[in-house]
Amino acid sequence: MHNIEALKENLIAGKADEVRKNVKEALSLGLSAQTILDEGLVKAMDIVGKRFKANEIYVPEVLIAARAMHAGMDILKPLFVKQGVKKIGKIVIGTVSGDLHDIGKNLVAVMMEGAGFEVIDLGVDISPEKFVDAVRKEKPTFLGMSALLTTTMLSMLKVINALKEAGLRDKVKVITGGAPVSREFAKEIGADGYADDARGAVEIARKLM
Ligand code: B1M
Repeated sequence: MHNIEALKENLIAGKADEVRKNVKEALSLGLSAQTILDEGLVKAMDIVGKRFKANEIYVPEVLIAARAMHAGMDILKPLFVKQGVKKIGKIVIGTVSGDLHDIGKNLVAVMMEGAGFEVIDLGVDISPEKFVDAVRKEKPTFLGMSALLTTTMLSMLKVINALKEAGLRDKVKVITGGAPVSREFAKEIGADGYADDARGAVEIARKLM
C-alpha cells in the first residue's frame, strides 16, 4: 500500500506507533514534511471529523486518533522550525475558555514557528484573564485565539473586551481562527485578522506586521 494511505489508515485507527513509523518512512522516501502533513495527517483527521459528525465513531476513537496525529506532528515539527534563525515577531496563542480542541491550534503554532515567529503556546481552555496576563508579560506582536465550538467562540469577544479594559488592546494584533469562526465573525468582534487554516494564519500575520 502507498505509504501515505497506510499513514491515513493508521491515524484513523489511532495507531500512534504505526503513524510515527509511517511518517519516518515517508520522509525517507523523500516526501516533504508539508506534503506528509497536508496529504496524510490533516486529510486523515478530516475523515475522523466526518465520521464523528456522522456518529460512526465516538469521543474515545477521536481522542486516540488525535493522539496519533500528535505523534506524527511531533516528528514533523523540527522540520518546520528553522533553528537559530532570528525571530521576526512573537505570538501568544491558545484555545479559548471551555474549549479543549488543540490540534488546529498546534498546527498554527508549528507553522508560525516555522515562519520565524517566537511562539508562546498557552494551551487549551484559556480564560480571558490568562490571555491578558500573557499579553502583559510577553508583549507579543500577535495574540492568536482558536475556538472549535459554537458555544466557545464568543469567548474571543470576552478576551478582546478584557484587553480593552486592561488598556492593552492597541498593543497587540488579534488573530482568530477555528472551524466555526468566520471572517465576518472576526470583524464583528473587532479582531484584526482571521485565517481559515494554519498557512493562512502565517500569511495574515505577515500582512499585519
Ligand atoms: Co470535538 N467537536 N468535541 N473533539 N471535534 C468538533 C469541533 C465538532 C464540529 C464535531 C461535530 O459534532 N461535528 C463539534 C462542534 C459542534 C459545534 O460546536 N458546532 C464537536 C463537539 C460537539 C465536541 C464535544 C462537545 C463532544 C462531546 O463531548 N459530546 C467535546 C467538547 C470538548 C471541549 O472542548 N470542551 C469534543 C471533544 C473532542 C475531542 C476531545 C474528542 C477531540 C479533541 C482532541 C484535541 O484537540 N486534542 C475532538 C475532535 C478531534 C473534533 C473534530 C473531529 C476534529 C477537530 C480537529 O482537530 N480538526 C471536530 C470535527 C471537525 O472539525 N470536523 C470536532 C483537525 C484540525 C487540523 O482542524 O481544528 O479546524 P481545525 O484547525 C484548522 C483551522 O480551523 C484553523 O487552522 C487549523 C489547521 O489548518 N485554525 C486556526 C484553528 N485554530 C486557528 C487559529 C488561528 C487561525 C487558524 O489563528 C489564531
